Amino acid sequence: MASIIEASSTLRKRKHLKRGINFTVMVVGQSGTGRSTFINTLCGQQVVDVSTTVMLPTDTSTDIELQLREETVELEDDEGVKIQLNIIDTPGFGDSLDNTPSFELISDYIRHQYDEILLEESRVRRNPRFKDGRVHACLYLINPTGHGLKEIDVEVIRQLGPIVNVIPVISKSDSLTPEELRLNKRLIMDDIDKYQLPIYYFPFDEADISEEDYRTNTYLRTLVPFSIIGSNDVDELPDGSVIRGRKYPWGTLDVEDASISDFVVLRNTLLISHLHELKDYTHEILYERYRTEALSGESLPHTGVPPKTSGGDSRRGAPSQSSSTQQQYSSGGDHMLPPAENGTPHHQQSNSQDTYLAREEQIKLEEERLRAFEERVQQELVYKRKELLMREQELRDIEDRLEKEARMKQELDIQ
Ligand SMILES: Nc1nc2c(ncn2[C@@H]2O[C@H](COP(=O)(O)OP(=O)(O)O)[C@@H](O)[C@H]2O)c(=O)[nH]1
Ligand SMILES: [Mg+2]
Repeated sequence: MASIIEASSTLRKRKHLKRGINFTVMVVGQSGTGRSTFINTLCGQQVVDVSTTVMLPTDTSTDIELQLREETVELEDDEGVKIQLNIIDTPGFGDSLDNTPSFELISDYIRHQYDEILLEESRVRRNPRFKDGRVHACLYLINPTGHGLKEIDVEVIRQLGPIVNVIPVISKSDSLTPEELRLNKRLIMDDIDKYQLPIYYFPFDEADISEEDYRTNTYLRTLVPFSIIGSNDVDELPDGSVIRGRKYPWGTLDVEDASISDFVVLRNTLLISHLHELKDYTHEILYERYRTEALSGESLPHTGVPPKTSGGDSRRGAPSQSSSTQQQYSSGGDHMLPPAENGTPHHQQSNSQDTYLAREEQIKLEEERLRAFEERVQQELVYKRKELLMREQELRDIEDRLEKEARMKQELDIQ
């Protein structure tokens, strides 16, 4: 079936051949789910340091700070098309007693990228160097527990699903037997149904889809949640071939072995067959909804179960695009634009008031953007400071060691 996915890439438009395609993936999951290892496996190179120090709460707080770390890698697909892959790792996610700030930081980041586009669209003179930072796919890594979803999993998907394409993934799937993996997948899908979680479920319009895409999408739906195996090591086999694998006392697992995990299918889906679909869905559906609601004073929910929709062309559990969306999304969202102060719908107000409100909204949006930017810079500063302290300590250790070695050598020479 993987061949279907590879073949579908030949249908892809080639207009990006020279320019390269900008694609952003965020990887979310609790520490130890294998985020870093997956990123390195996906990129086929050491992009993220896997030996990063364990983060502990500071003296004054029980919270572990979530960080958003972005790396950019240039990859080339099977047709020689360049992909600028931006990967956002989320170290510290889900490690605190209260994870609400982590959820908010991630959803604020995603919304902030939409705000930037909104702002750019409204400029008279466009910035030619503007970078579209929207997140096109959010891989949510789930520990291979053999059970369904945990509360934190449900909450993350519920909050992020309406604003980003959430793709659930069972990581480290080599720790489950095939039977256990099948059960784990089923239990997770049962929970997704039960809580009506809005995941990216390979949407299509039945009236407007080719036979081949139909088969691909329905096949991919049967795999959700994808199972993956990752490794940071490449290994040379006795026959001279090189594989990225996990070495165990009883043998080496090839992460690309399609008979034991969905890793290759997931990689092909993200980087080849569904790259444009994910980008289009982000732009045409998720961003468009954000934009409409931001400008009309509606707001997307922070919590609350989005209604389930039926039919082949919808996301699983995703809010429909019908007019009822406005009602469904009427709560929460302090970073969204507020409704008119007197409660009167905007369209009933006079033109001048409309213009005034639109300007006010624009200013609020700009203020919000600056605030989020400042927060990001602050976060980056704290991270850099920590890194500097660590490097200084390393340097001191090396100096101490060299000094000790020199002393020992001197003593030996004297003897
Ligand atoms: N068995 C198994 N272990 C894995 C897999 N992926 C990562 N690990 C291991 O899980 C541990 C945590 O992985 P890491 O990538 O650092 O997780 P992170 O904290 O989410 O970034 C490391 O010891 C990895 O070698 C996998 O697919 N299978
Ligand atoms: Mg890590």
